[in-house]
Amino acid sequence: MHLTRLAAVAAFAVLASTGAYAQKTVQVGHPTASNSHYGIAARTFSEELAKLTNNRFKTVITPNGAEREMTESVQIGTLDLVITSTGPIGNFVPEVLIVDVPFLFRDAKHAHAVLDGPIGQEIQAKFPAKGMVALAWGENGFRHLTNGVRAVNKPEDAKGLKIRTMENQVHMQAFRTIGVLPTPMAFTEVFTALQQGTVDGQENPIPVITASKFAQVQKHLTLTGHVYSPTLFITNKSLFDGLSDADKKAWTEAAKAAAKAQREFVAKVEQSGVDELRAAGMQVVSDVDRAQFQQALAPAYEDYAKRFGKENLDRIRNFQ
Ligand code: EAX
Repeated sequence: MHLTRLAAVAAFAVLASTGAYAQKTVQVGHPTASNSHYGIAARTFSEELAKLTNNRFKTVITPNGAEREMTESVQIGTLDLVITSTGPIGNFVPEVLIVDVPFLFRDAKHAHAVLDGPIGQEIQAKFPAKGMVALAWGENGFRHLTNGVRAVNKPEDAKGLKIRTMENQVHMQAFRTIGVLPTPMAFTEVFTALQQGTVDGQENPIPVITASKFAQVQKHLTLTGHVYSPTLFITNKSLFDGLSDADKKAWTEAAKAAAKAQREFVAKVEQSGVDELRAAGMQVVSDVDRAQFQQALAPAYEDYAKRFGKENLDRIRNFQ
């Protein structure tokens, strides 16, 4: 529901009962289960925002939403905040797509430095023109490949597999280049698609694979770490513009605290999650020659360089 309508209802209820102040309701959506890194992020945002504003904002969290649809809702103002991977965001703000290029970030530390620095801010600055405000960069994690058909040790082993990808042109192109049949679909449909064999596999960070119980429907995991997947905390521009300066600051601070909590949770699950998945019956290929995958992607890199500018990719690669 839209903030202003809810706010009016909430304001009436609070004023009627206490005559004190108006408490505004903030509707927050995220893509995975409540016990995932997105759930932690949403709860941290909620707690921090309440703390920083003397409880003037009350957050209602809805898990398991489709990222593209939630983002559309934020853009038109029927959802107040979405915490989403960048997967579908390039369809709204094309400048985001560059961060989805495979093997662009060396490690999480490198990614955090880039996204929290001037490059991340330049990308965030593109959102208001699309009716949205990106408050902070959080983390989904490094993406790995799972499938139900065979162990994937090298790029050739993946040839011919039908793999669900995000609705993201950069990812789809990469998979096509190594001979995979990319099948884009909303994350909310992935478990069933794996279970019914509509697709052979999917790719996601460890915390998504554990929280979504993919071990129940996938036998093989290869720790490719082929893409670093950040998240964004995105709100509606008119809503944000309508806040006082102090509240704008509170929303931004709350999102940054939530992003930090999300990154910490992801780091923890990236450590413990692989053992958990082994215990749940998955066979794990952990010794992956990433250079082989990068070589197999050479034709895609040529296209990325044309599309994004080699100097822009190098600026990210070489960022200290
Ligand atoms: O953001 O769609 C995806 O695979 C995402 O990584 C997942 O929904 C978490």
